[in-house]
Amino acid sequence: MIFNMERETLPREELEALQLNRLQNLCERVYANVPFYRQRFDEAGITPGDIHTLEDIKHLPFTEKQDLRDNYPFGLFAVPKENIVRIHASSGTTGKATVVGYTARDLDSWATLMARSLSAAGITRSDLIHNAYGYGLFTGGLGAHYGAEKLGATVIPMSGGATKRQVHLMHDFGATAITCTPSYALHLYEVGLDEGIDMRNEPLRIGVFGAEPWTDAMREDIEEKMGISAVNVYGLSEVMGPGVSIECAEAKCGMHIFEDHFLPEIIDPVTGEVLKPGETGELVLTTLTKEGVPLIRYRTRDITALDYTPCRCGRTHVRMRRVMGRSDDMLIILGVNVFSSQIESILVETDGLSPHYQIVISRDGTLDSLEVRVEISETLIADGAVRNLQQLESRIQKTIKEYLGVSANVRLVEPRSIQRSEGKAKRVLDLRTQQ
Ligand code: DLL
Repeated sequence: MIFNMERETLPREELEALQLNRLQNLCERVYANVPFYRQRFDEAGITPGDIHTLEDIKHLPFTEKQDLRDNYPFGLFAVPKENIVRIHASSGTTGKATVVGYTARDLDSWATLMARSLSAAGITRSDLIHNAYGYGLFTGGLGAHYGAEKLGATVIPMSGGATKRQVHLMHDFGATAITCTPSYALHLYEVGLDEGIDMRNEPLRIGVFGAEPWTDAMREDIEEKMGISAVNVYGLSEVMGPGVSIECAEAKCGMHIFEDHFLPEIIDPVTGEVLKPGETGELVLTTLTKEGVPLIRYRTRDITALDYTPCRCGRTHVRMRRVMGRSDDMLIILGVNVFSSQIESILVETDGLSPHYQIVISRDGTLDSLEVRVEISETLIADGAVRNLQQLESRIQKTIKEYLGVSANVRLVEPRSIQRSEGKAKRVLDLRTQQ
């Protein structure tokens, strides 16, 4: 269902007029209130008055994660601190956390956009949403929570962890929708089976999954196992949190970016040049309405493409393709670029494997070596087909070489031997940085 019919189906011309108006206003705001942006604009020799069309955005400077770090913690805030009502932060494995602040209006917009998102996924006010995204500084938990309330659904503020208890509560309360990372959904499913709860026989019907890259093959696997419709949701804390874009239940073919609030571009991650619609590159987002920490041309590092063709759901907002991975997480193995999601597709499509895997990169002398550890499925053991493991390993190795052009050492491991995560899965272990 379309939560805000008027806004989500605005004809492109009107949408662009609204975006331009908001972009001009944004430039005035950041120039006047954020010394960092005033300096960047001055260095680029541009003033807010120079933005006459949406295309003019290309003259504006980019903002990078490092800029948030350099201005840690509150340097990019655009309003007096007393107007900030909440702060979130993302931990980041290297360097300082990135900190974002929200005004009361920002929180209201966020809740509205998450309500739009849940609604696009097919959730209604009659649903009971089991929210297993982590609550806290991470934006997943509270983002989904307030969206669910705005929609008028019932939300269980579960957060991550205590997985056994989660599956029992899902069963006892009769959860009809679940929000968590796709990897945690699979973990809940497994623990459910251990506890005698088969998700297929539960009233659960929709899952809204995101916060980490996953593939269509993984979607099919989850949908099959859990007997639900699995929908992809995207967002990042710097820009807002979950709810920047979402697939519609009707087409499930790319995630609609809420363009009345975010202006997307795709750039070449190396040259910074703006690419044409349909071309694959790095997603850059400008926040059109955010008051607390508005961002101009924020480089997300996420690799995707934009699709402006009409969608059958009736929404006019552009769709971004499933994120392949992050440009800074791309594995470069002996000069070949590989994303873990490409390896995932191959693994999940191979019979006899479970969707739990880990990629280990190490340096053997001067050469990079890639090992893929993947669990065999319990059914493979039950079928007594374990004797052919070596054959299976070499078959997967061959497929990876054929499709991705890299040599991988595939190691089949026992069911449940790879560590499960309660939030974002850590799929890649790069030992090169530790050597
Ligand atoms: O992960 C916000 C979120 C919470 C999104 C819950 C969806 C659901 P961060 O922790 O700042 O925020 O991480 C943002 O996660 O730049 C992407 O690399 C990745 N990411 C988020 N959603 C998806 C997705 C939250 N659907 C970073 N597919 C982003 C692939 C995703 N990657």
